[in-house]
Amino acid sequence: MKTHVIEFPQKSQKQFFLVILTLIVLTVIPLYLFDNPSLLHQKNPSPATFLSDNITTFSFSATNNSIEATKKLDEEDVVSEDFSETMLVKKCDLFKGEWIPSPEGPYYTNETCGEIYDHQNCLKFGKPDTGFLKWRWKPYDCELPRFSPSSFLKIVKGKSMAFVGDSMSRNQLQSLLCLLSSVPVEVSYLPDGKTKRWLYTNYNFTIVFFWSPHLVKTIEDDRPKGPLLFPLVNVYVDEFDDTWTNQIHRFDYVIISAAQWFWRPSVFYENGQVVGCFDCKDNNITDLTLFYGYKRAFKTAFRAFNQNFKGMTFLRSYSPGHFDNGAWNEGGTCTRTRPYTSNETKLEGFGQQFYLTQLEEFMAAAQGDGKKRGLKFRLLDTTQAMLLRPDGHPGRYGYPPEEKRTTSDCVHWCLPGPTDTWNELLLHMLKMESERPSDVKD
Ligand SMILES: *[C@@H]1O[C@H](CO)[C@@H](O)[C@H](O)[C@H]1NC(C)=O
Ligand SMILES: *[C@@H]1O[C@H](CO)[C@@H](O)[C@H](O)[C@H]1NC(C)=O
Ligand SMILES: *[C@@H]1O[C@H](CO)[C@@H](O)[C@H](O)[C@H]1NC(C)=O
Ligand SMILES: *[C@@H]1O[C@H](CO)[C@@H](O)[C@H](O)[C@H]1NC(C)=O
Ligand SMILES: *[C@@H]1O[C@H](CO)[C@@H](O)[C@H](O)[C@H]1NC(C)=O
Ligand SMILES: CC(=O)N[C@H]1CO[C@H](CO)[C@@H](O)[C@@H]1O
Repeated sequence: MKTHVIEFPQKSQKQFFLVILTLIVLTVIPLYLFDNPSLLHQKNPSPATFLSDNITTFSFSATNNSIEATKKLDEEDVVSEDFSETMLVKKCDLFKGEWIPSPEGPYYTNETCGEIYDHQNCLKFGKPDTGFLKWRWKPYDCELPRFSPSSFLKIVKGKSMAFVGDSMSRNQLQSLLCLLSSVPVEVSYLPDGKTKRWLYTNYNFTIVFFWSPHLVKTIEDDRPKGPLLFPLVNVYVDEFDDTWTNQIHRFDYVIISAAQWFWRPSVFYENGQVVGCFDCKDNNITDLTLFYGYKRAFKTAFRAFNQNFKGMTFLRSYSPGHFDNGAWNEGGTCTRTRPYTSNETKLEGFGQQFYLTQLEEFMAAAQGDGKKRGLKFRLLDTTQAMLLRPDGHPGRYGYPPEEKRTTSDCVHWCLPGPTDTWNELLLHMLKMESERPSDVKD
């Protein structure tokens, strides 16, 4: 039987991620940053450069399928029993499974939910195949219950939840707002600069979105960008982004994620000194690869939880994109109309590297200081499920046809769409927490 493995030619890997960056940037233009980015291509780095940072220190090979790598961790007891609790809820691994047809269809539409960002409002812009709305995630060893707004609100009553990250994080937040919109609740929206806040008044439940695509302190560089296609960003990999770190002690739950913005040309600082860069085209500064910054940014972000926070931290893991028939700027598209089965594709290359890097820092945080302080770290491991959803992206339908764009958004997810499953998983994990006997609570 023919399999359909997604193969990005190594040459187009970088470009593939650049489109992610472009899309994110385009998405946030009205609010932040620079205008009119023209990212066409950059020199293709050798994959070896990216693997040279010894970022995978576990006993598995970085070239293996990451999910199997995770499994191997469990099997080989590389991690303590306690830790595997953070990855698995009870005996069922929620994150391994297949998408199966779901006649029930989506929870909401673009008419019942007013929170859908235009770029993810795929039906509005005529996405021709609506089959992507009719799948549900089926973990191999259990059922993932449908999202119940009333169960969710019961659990979070009197509590507060923060999303920290980039536009992919906002994708999940908007899905959650939409999922909750089917019950009559009073919501007040309280914008506060870049920070967005919603209060479910009759539940005294607050949701906040902190825009922090690098998770740590950054300063836009004002030097002329020279040969760079993007202005440099100075990334202070060991310093907090205090827009969120100063606030998290007020929250019960924080859902953190990051990835694509690390493709920006960057200069890395530690102790206030330049230590290296990524793609900065300055011969006086060593190129340390983007994963140098990515790894340390997560380390620093998790350190903030270990200082300031008493609630539960969720890492929402890396969300893969899907471009077929070429890179994003070579007419690459995502026109598939069915999910993959798990034997048709696997996570490889940079995507796998993003995934494993964040997982490594997550594990270090959960096992180290976090464990000493009794903090709860939970992995919302959506990577494998999303790897199987090439059909759920906006593609050409994330903007009005009259804009006649030639690129496709194969990175963000349509709403309604597969991101709703992230919140089904989140609710299920919260439920399991609330049902754990208190003497087992860590
Ligand atoms: C990576 O690991 C190898 C072998 O363990 C070691 O020789 C090398 O110095 C390490 N490189 C870095 C950047 O830590
Ligand atoms: C919702 O999608 C329909 C197409 O299914 C479109 O005609 C309509 O304009 C959209 N409404 C909103 C509010 O986005
Ligand atoms: C609402 O919840 C917050 C914590 O999120 C708490 O500090 C506050 O006292 C609560 N207000 C009411 C009226 O219960
Ligand atoms: C690199 O350093 C040399 C000597 O300090 C300096 O002359 C040169 O302008 C620097 N190059 C860049 C790109 O900053
Ligand atoms: C992949 O899995 C499906 C069922 O999940 C099965 O029908 C199919 O034969 C498998 N394909 C391969 C190539 O193993
Ligand atoms: C399942 C799988 O791909 N396993 C491979 C992991 O990597 C090692 C070493 O590279 C291979 O020997 C395994 O076959």
